[in-house]
Amino acid sequence: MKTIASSEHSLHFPKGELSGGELVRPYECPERWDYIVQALSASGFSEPEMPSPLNLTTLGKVHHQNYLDFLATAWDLWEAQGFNGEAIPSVVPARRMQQREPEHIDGKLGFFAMAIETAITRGSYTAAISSAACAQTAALLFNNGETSAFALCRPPGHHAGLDLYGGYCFLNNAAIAAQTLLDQGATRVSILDVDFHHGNGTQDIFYTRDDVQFISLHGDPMHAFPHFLGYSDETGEGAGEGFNHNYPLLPGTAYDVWGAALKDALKKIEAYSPDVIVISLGVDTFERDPISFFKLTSDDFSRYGKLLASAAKPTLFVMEGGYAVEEIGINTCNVLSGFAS
Ligand code: SP5
Ligand code: ZN
Repeated sequence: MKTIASSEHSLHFPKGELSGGELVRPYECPERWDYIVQALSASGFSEPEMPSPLNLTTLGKVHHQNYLDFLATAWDLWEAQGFNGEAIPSVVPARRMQQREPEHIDGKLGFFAMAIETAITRGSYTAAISSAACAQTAALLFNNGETSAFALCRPPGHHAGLDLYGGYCFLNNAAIAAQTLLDQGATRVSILDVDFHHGNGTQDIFYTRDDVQFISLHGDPMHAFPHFLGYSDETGEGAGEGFNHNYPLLPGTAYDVWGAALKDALKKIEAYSPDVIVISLGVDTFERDPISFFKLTSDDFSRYGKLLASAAKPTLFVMEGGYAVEEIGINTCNVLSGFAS
């Protein structure tokens, strides 16, 4: 299995994340990438390859243009104000307020944010574009007869919606991969999101569409970030009705319950009969993840990797979350090795 990864990920390294009322070092940190690269090499995977430049036409099909313009200019607008810190929102367009994009950067940040823990810095946009390019380049490998690939994306993507950033995400890498596959001739793509958190951004992007099935297993939004999406009654809308499936799971969920949900999800995928499966691969379901509450062990990652292979479809893995940094590499490789075994 080939890996696509970009060293430009390291241009995104905010110093602060607002967590528990404190400014802490971000959980989503550059070493996550290093640990995964090291573990891939130790597990006998081929050396990661650099991505080709991102096709902006595909990008424009999953994000709104005003949002892309915002991301491209946010840091410069922030810096032009003379602010000393990293760019974070301070006001959001809450209920009964105007949903209108302001000219001032303080207003723009709140307008496009779905969470405020994610700081924008000088290199954030370049890193996000390179991350999206990894997903797209990995998707294009399927044209050359590859039946699996790993896009080692950083920053992650599944919280980024049509015109929303947050949850450490700016561009929705899995959605860009799915759109790339469709643009190359696939007619149906399933995105299976196994990150601990609900993939609100991916759901948002494809909610009214029938060419992408979205399935997510995640911490119940009653108890877990992103809190405002991911319930089981969110089943899609219009042409997309019936193509969105959420499995909210309770605090303390271990592999017995999680694996049963995955088996159910695989039945939904089989019924949809996609040309390709995109896995939003977060390993923050791990028992020692610092911000999550599932109880998967390192061996469980191998077990479900094997289960994913039973779908017998071309499968693209796109990296999302995972914050037990020292174990992120082994847990990620366990999924990929379990799949390949
Ligand atoms: C891609 C991804 O996994 N994004 C996750 C973003 C989560 N951000 C905020 C989580 C807040 C959790 N608070 C728990 C703090 C425990 N010390
Ligand atoms: Zn996550």
